Amino acid sequence: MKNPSTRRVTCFLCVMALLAASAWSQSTTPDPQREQRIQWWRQARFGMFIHWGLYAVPAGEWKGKPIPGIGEWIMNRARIPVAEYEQLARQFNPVKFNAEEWVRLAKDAGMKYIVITSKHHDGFAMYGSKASSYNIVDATPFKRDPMKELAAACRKAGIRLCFYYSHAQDWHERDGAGNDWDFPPDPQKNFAKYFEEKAKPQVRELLANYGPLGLIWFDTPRLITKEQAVEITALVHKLQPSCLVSGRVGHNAGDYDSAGDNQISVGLVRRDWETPVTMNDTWGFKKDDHNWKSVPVLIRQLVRITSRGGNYLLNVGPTAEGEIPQPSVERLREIGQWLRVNGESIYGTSPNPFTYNLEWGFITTREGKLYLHLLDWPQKQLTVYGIRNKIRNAYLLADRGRKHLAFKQEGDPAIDFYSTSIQLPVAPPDKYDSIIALEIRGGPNVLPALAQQPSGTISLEAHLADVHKATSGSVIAFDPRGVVTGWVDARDWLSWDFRIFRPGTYDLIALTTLRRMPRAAGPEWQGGHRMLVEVAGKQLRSTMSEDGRFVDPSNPLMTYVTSKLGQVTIDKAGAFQLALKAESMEGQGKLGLALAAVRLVPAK
Ligand code: H79
Repeated sequence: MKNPSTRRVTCFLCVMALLAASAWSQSTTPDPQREQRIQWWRQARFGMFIHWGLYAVPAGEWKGKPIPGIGEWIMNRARIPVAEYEQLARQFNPVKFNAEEWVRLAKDAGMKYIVITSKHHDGFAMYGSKASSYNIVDATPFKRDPMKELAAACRKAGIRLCFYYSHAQDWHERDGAGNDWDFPPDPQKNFAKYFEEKAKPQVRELLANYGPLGLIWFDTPRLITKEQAVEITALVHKLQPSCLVSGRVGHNAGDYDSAGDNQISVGLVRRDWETPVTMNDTWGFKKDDHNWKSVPVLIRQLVRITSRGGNYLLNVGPTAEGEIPQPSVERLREIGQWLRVNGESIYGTSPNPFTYNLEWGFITTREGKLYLHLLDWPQKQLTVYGIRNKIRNAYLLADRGRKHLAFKQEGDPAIDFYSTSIQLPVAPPDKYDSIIALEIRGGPNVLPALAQQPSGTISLEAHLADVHKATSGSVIAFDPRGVVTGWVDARDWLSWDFRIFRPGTYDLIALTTLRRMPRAAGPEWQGGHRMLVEVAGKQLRSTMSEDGRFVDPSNPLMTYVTSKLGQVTIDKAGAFQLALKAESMEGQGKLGLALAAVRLVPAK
């Protein structure tokens, strides 16, 4: 048995990569109040993130120079003195802002909640604040409170309004975290003073003046102590007991987990989590960022996250005039059209009942139904292994007539082999994701074991490995993406139990990931490790080298490197174990291996 607690150990590489941006933990004690307040959020699955603030004025350019990086960070990246940045307020006059239009766009996109920046790290409040005059009502020619208008529009439309609030970083204030170009470095700050005098009063205002809120999305806890994180969470819950607190409040104090920015977990279910995602490469508007994700990629992300039990918080960055960029509008409308037909397979669904990812697409479920999401339309039929439910009916969700699809269930219970084949029309009914609905009785019942797929491939995903630590000091662990990182001790090893239904010869391939540490020096990938695979009574030795690379478009922060580990013949069906060991680990103490999977692929 795997001990779930070993899965939670945070690895140091990952902590470094995510420190600034994420909070990933498992809620320990069931809390009935939390269960109550999170109900709507579990149903919602899809929300709109809005990054809107003074940074939309420079829109990525300062004094004629483009400033690299995310747009809302321009004050920090260009080291703009407070006295200069403040002047932007006088130019901020978003006369084209129309709360009802924004809310309608979110609603038409199928989004159920809006999370908007009430104050980002630049310290500027986008609402009328009594606690600080550095706010949109008091400091801009606009003088209106857009949050009041959004609150009214959301109430009318039945959308939950939520506020992003940066509770630790505040580059406008001497004692807020982050600004070391006007003020002393963070360790010399009186953070408690900032927390008491600005953060807490402003959070009180947000909860008091805008009606019922869905959640407060805190971010980058930085200097926050555990006491402060617990305190501000309690403050939110005291003022609005049904208002959720995001995981990034810090110290595991929040109501749900937040994955890193743009970071989509491939494993790990049975918890509440959310990934915030940019539609291009910035959160706050940048005039030169045209790197828009395509609709197929966005829908794939939504489906991938939903199939793992998460929520998808998709960002738009309105301009300083108050308009949501047209490329965002177009994409949201397309997603909305898809959801109008297929929303049943998203809202309020439960995750993929298999612990592993399917090679042909994604699964979501609800009582009595399995939804098979086909983002790449197969030829004539789809075969799925491992479904033990008796299927009562099959049809395409996009087919209003619900024409019955022919299907066949067969197998060999002696080897736990269950195969379901469904006949499909030649053309997909949807250009993005066609969904087969399978009617079953009750909940899903699938083979729990990691097993061979219809293509013949067995994908031993890292997040399903048994981890064998050499010492109690081993830092090998699962990271929030489902990757095993911190494998720097050659004596640590991994193993998987799996089922084979079709004997044959297999190429063994390791999938490792590039390191993602923007500020750290060193190689993004390192090979040279000497590996030993033990499987089906055989030993295979190899040296890790880069044989190929690929990116999964729906998971843009994961670039995979493939490495051949050898070839093995397995001559009978049944249960097997594969052990992956390192005989030597290069770059000891530094990089080690970041393993996403080992695949057994039928040899040609
Ligand atoms: O609000 C969005 C981001 O501004 C915020 N989280 C999302 C939702 C966020 N705050 N911090 N981070 C994300 C981590 C930021 C890291 C970086 Fe940078 C900012 C990488 C590039 C710019 C800081 C400056 C680190 C390197 C340069």
